[in-house]
Amino acid sequence: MKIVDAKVIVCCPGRNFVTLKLTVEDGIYGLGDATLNGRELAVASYLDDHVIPLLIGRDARRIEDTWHYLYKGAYWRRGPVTMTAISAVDTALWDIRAKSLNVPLYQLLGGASRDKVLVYGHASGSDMEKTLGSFGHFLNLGYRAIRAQSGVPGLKATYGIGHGETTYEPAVRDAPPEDHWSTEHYLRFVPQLFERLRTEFGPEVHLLHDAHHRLTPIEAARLGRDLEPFRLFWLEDPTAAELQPALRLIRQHTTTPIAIGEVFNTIFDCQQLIEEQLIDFIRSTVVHAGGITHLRKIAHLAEAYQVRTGCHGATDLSPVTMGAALHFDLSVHNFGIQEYMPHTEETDRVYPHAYNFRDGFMHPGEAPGLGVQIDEALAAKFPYQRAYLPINRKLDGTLHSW
Ligand code: KDG
Ligand code: MG
Repeated sequence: MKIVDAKVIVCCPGRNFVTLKLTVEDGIYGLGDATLNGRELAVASYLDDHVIPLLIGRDARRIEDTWHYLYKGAYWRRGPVTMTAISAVDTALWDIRAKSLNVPLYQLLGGASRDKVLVYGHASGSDMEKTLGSFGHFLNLGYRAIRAQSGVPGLKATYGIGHGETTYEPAVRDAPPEDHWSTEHYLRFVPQLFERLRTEFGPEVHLLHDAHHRLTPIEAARLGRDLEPFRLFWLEDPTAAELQPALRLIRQHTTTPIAIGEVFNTIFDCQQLIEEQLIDFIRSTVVHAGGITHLRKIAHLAEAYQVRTGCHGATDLSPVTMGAALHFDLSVHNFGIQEYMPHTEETDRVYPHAYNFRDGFMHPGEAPGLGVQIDEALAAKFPYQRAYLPINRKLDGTLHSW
């Protein structure tokens, strides 16, 4: 089963996506997402210029070997660009293998460990009342788990605030927009928000919140402690996690569950976090953490330490990743939750898919492979447009984590 063709498709149906399409001798093709938000063309070039020439003629069934060929063979290991490119190849090979056997991918991953996949949606608003309104809207849509982000009094613009009741897209064309930050304003406000959410919406719904790497460990410990009465499902990215031992300090002070890892790209980024049980959920996902092959290894390590999965699923991950993540989620034993932000209508038309949402749960569908296709003619109508994620500055102008 030799790979005979490989191409990188870059399109912008509302936002930029990079997709790898691999075709084998008998015409079966597989897709892999290669989107790295704000740095898309670096991965496209890595694939076009350095990886594709190595793939033509390789046996598509040698998935594990190809992973190591690209990882160890490059000599320069890890990093988001390299690992996103490897992820795309790996995902496309799993798609091809499952299609060639005429089974949905999850059947090759050990079969279903559950009937459906719990997902969380994104409620947000520019102030507390609007966030409560948005939260109610998501409850009406059937979500059982909802992340809440709100504009903070005293800050003009901050992370995670959507433009309507359901849409949230931070990437902006041409130049990065600027958000504003004050830890003091934020720490004062967030516990008030979650107190209101629990009072208004009761004890059943799962509440989540993303601090988006913006706190120091001791500030994060304080926030975790202040949120304990409201029983969060998780507090995400409480601090930047390049320094894994920093999580010890947070852990010593709070029982609020911690989720980290959407920016990680290998098992080595989370090894200490998992082995010392410093987190409860690992957020890494297919597209940035080495594809299905490597993500399963992360999940298996996590399983031994009672850490559950909570894959990243923002809209900058294409429907190809969403499909792959749902097969992974359905099959992996220590699944926790899956993030879900529906894509725009244009994106869904470019990437027709078998996965579906019902009553707060999703399923990857029973189509062979990932169950996600690409309409290349339609994709060509949405050419790439350079876009950047926002940057964040403190009130005195100092650059801060966004
Ligand atoms: O590209 C960056 C986004 O994917 C990220 O900001 C979204 O933090 C995020 C989340 O939890 O979905
Ligand atoms: Mg996040």
